[in-house]
Amino acid sequence: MSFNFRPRLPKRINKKLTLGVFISLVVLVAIAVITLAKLRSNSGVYYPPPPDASGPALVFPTPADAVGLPIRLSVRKSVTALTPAEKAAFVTAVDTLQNTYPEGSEVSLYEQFVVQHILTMGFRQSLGATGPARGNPAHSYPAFLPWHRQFLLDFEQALQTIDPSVTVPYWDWTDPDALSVMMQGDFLGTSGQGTFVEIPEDASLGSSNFEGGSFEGGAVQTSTFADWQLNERIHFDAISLESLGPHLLRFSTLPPFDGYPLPPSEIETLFNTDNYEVFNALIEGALVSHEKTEQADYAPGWALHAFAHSVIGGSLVDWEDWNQGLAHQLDILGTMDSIPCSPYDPIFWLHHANVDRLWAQWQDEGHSGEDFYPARDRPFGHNLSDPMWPWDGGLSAPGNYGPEGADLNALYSAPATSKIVRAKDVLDFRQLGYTYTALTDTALTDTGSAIDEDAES
Ligand SMILES: [Cu+2]
Repeated sequence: MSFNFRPRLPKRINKKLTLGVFISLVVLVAIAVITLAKLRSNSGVYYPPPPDASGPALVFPTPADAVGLPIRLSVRKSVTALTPAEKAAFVTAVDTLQNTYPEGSEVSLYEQFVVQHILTMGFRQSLGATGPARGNPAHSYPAFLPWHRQFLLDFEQALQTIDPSVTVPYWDWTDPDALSVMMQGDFLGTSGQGTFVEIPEDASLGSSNFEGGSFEGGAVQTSTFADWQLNERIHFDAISLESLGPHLLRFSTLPPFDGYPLPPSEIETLFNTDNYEVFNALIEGALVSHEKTEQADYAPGWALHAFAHSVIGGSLVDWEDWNQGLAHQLDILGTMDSIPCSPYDPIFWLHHANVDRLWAQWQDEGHSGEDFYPARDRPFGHNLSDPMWPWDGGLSAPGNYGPEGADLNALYSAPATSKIVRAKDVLDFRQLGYTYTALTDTALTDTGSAIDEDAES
């Protein structure tokens, strides 16, 4: 009897306990929901539906909103989500920068960015560089991502002095539509024309129908940018240092850079690492995941950022080496492929917005903050707290890199010396005032700003 009785009592008690706990939980959840709703209405945060392709730019609150500071974030959208008015506003702002020359300057406001990017190649003592900066402050080292984050932000803010509604759109390399949307004749312009390059048979990576023979590229002949007269001192081939001429040049999807869109698996590989420096090198394109041998996870390569530069610019490679997995570049063809002066092509900015977006996404996925950046023992300029040239208060200066006789340092006006930027200052992109539509921000606010009215008009 007792055998039967004993287990029944605890069961009843358990039932009562379970019911009690359940009721308590319901009450607690109700209180929490009501409290949260009150908090939300008190802070004025409004939760609109998710962004759609045709809607206005959304503005997200930063954590500062929670303490009552009216900081709003501008939102960078996919290029495929831009309205015709937004595309036109971007082109007008970019073109205005190119046509604005500060008094006494030989280079336009736009070209200042090109010169700045070129001069990152000048940090060699043999060229006369001075100061503690070591290596290239913007490429091939950990600061690749933070340097370009600040560069892009400076450019975006320059655009916003012309039109506050403009943000830099991003080019998602895995989006099959993005390339053709970006390269419309009435937007950023189509590939170039008038120059023919011989490409061997079976050279294609397979995504195009190109079967070898003559491939056309050359000067861009469509869009506002076809009219740009480039300064040849800052438009040159990075291998030969010879001029690339006065026109924007593109050899878009020239094999082997015709493998567009990039397979999503490449982005998955990129996101597989928890190591910042692996992530940085993979996205810059100096590493690829090593599928052919079991000896190493990664191998030197030509991928993602570097690959997409060549998707626009075109690059002549040694095919025998290429087929063995070696990246042997024979000649630079288009503007985007000549890395130093690649910002001359407006596509550069959409390309780098995508680099920055992917880093932002990786940061959001559990890799945010200073734990995910090298603190010390890297070349000066590439540690967490090192000032990055040119935002280093005049600490370092590049040597004379560029075509023979072109004194590019003389063309460049460095930013105000008071502006110091270290990697640690740009890790939190929302603190810099922007975000991306692709990121799942926790809360949205209604913009109600002039941004939307401008975009509609
Ligand atoms: Cu760069």
